Amino acid sequence: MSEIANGPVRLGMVDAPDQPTPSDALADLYRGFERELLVPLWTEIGDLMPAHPRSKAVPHLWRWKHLLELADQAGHLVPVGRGGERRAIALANPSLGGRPFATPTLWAAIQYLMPGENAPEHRHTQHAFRFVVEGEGVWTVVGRDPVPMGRGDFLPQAGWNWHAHHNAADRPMAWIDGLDIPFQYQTEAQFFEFGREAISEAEHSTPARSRSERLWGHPGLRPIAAQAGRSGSPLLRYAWADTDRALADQLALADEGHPGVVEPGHAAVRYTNPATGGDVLPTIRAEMHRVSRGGETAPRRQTGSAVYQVFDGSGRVTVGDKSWSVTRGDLFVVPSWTAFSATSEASASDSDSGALDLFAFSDAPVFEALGLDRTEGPSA
Ligand code: GTQ
Ligand code: FE2
Repeated sequence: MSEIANGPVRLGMVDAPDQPTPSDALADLYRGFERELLVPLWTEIGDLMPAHPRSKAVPHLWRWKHLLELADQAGHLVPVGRGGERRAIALANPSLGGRPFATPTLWAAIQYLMPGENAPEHRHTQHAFRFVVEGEGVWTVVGRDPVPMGRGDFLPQAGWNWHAHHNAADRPMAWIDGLDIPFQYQTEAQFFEFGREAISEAEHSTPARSRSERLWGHPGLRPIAAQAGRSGSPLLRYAWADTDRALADQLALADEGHPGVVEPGHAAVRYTNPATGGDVLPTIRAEMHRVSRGGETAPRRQTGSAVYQVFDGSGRVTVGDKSWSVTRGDLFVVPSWTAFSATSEASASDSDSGALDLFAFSDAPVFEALGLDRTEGPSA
């Protein structure tokens, strides 16, 4: 539209097919459109209504090693406090105009807290989670409930919950945040509030399990009298031991000839809301995939975008026309309708199993809610 408003008459510039024959009368018509701020469909339809999704995002890989080095540098130079709120450094997809958006809908960032540091309390409508690829010592305090963060833990935090983080250890700790910031930015429906200047002594405690886990963290058992809250999971931590066992059991069952895996050598679980069985957050789906030693996943594509982080092992991932060797912590983007596949390639430095564990999050719940979900390939 701004092209029309600012530029010359578009006659002759239109490269869409089946355009009317240029003439003075047509030029006059287009000047009329420009004057009245009108745009005809016939010059725009190819862009507005493409035959298939054409993502503005591109596949891209960020190396964990580099993120960690820069986060540590920031740890020594940039304070955490009111205003900036968080020492979070976002992945910026190279084709999204330098904005801190990993995909058109998803924010992904590395966050870093130095020993003894506190990230102040606030709340926002954006839905969020944390995922820990290595380290421990930080508790995130969600609705005054301190939740421990350790390797492999997934910690959802639905919008509008008060939250703060504190590092109780004598070492810095890093983790990743996923939020629906770019999506909510488009909706123009965000709200944000600062919380208390300091959380209480009690909230600085360091329990091994949060109250939410004690209430909601028992498989198949719903606390009858508990309120689940308006949106998002009431369970604030999905501990690695449970995820790991679920994946190991799936692969073992497959070895015994029973169904349950996505495809041979590929187990996967989705983090779900124990009160509903649905996705853990209204706008974000999160999953853990395990590709066993020497295993390979079939190419799959779907509408909506995703961000992956290698949790364990090494391998090769292919996203559209890009392919990378990846190892622990590396992050990459899978844009909408772009084929993704992964192969595990155990390297000498990998621990025990030789499997490639991939943590993934996507905007799938939004697309499903709107009837815009479409998938090609194995339906995991
Ligand atoms: O930890 O509360 O990466 O509010 C971006 C916004 C983290 C957080 C981010 C946030 C947070
Ligand atoms: Fe936040």
